[in-house]
Amino acid sequence: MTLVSSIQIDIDRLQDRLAELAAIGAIDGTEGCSRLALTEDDGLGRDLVVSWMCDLGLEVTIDGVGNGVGVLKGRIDGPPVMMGSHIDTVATGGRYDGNLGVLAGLEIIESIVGAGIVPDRSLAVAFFTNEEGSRFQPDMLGSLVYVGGLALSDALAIEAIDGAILGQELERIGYDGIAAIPAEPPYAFVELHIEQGPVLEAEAMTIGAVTGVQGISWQELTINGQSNHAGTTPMSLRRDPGVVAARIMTFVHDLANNLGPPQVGTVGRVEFAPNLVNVVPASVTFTVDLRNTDEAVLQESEDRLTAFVDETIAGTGCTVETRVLARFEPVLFDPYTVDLVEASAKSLGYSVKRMPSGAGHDAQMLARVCPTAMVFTQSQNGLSHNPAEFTAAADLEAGANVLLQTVMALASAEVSSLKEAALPGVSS
Ligand code: HGY
Ligand code: MN
Ligand code: MN
Repeated sequence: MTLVSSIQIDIDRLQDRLAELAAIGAIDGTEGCSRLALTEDDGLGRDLVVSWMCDLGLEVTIDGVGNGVGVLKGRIDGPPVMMGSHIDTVATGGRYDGNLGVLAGLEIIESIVGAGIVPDRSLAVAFFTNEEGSRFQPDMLGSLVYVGGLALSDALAIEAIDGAILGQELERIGYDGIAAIPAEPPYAFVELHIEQGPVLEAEAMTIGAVTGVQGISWQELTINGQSNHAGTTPMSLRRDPGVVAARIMTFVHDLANNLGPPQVGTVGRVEFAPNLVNVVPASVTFTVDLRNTDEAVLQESEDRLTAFVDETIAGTGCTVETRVLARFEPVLFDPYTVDLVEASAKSLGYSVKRMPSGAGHDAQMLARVCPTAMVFTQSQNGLSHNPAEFTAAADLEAGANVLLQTVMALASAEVSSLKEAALPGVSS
């Protein structure tokens, strides 16, 4: 594929914006930040990104679940080619997860405007609400509502792990917008994201042309027992949910190892009640995150977990309540848009690997309504959801330039269909 455009992004400007956004909710002594969805800091981060969108003269809209979209009008009418990701983070977040996809989209639009180019199709850059799903479940919530996968009214009623109500938090930070939901689908959606895993670095590959996203199963289990005195209660008389929970937690780990890669299993959040040194717990609530690229194996892992829970709890005098927090099947991206990402990377001389995503992304929701793909760039030591998350400037620049080539090809009116856009030899 020949270069669609000779424009290059300004890596210093992109890194300056990543740093400025990361300063909001900065985690002392690290490069990372903590901006849980719909907190004060998430609101401030949104304000900063919206101000950059306005400075660029984009048409900015906020919808009822707080998704923000900035549009650069193109020469021809019709839906935009959209870039974007999320700017909420986990509590131990890095500065690149999600933020890179949004700020690279801004950078690309600024580079195009700066070059005096008006793209044929409109271009858009979006940030989606609560991609992480740490505070409110499910994850990818804003993009799920955006594509019509969850009713706005249901989303607004969701209660956070800290008891806050999503709609009230949106109002509190001023992002209860009025733009239509579900939104009109974009012409196409391409998300730049750090890999958050070890593959590209281990194989010395610069770019990932992401073929899809693995399936995700999030459950919350509450084991109920009887609180009692730690000193006076004989072991034979206890109804101890703590030991039942502990057995299930180690089972999750062993189950993933038994099924083998790409199966993963994680217990990330545990709460004992009353959580005191001298009290046999009354209850233990914990989360289980299971993932696999193969839906049948993911279902098998869920079934084996359920069977183990039933077997473990029998005879203990405890009971279990299970709540599904998120359940998304594996998603495959549009082959031609993936081809286009790969062709764009090659046209710029970068090594590129086709690969699935281990992490969930907004792209897996946009894939329901338009041709979608993702561009991955390396994560140093494969680290993410950790303030030490790092991606080298050269890799940030490579990812953003591949995204630029890809969206400029998609935005070219000469491309009568996505099939042509992905064929080698596409030129502007
Ligand atoms: O959980 C995930 O994969 C994403 O970070 N929300
Ligand atoms: Mn992310
Ligand atoms: Mn994340």
